[in-house]
Amino acid sequence: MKVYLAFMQALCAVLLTGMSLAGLACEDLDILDAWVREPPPNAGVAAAFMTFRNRGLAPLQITQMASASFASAAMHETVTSGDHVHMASRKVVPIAAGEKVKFEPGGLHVMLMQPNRPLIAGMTVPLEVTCETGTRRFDLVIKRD
Ligand SMILES: [Cu+2]
Repeated sequence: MKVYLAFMQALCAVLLTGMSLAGLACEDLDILDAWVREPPPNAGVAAAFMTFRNRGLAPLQITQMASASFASAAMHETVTSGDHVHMASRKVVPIAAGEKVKFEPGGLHVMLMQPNRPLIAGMTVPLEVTCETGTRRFDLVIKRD
């Protein structure tokens, strides 16, 4: 019995250590004011906006986004050069320790492609955000602006 207990304690220690080393997925990442602009009926795309805050003491990077409600999701930036406006894709969005990064109309945004159901104001859709430590799920509210 004593041997068994010692073994269980050792196993727990290993599990706990392993967990603290790996950390929780994006645990220092907060999402504020997250919303999706209600698109016109039958639109193939929608845009999402939010503010991310890094509460941690180390920089972090958002490397990927996805949503179970859409065929795909991508980070985009609206770029204006002269009188041309286009969207550039962003593979990585870094957030310094203690800083915020805003995804807002006319700037960074999340492009959501091919919704799998109608998007109506008041509904929520999930957003999976991947950073170095894993993938974290947030909810986005669909709003009419
Ligand atoms: Cu875009």
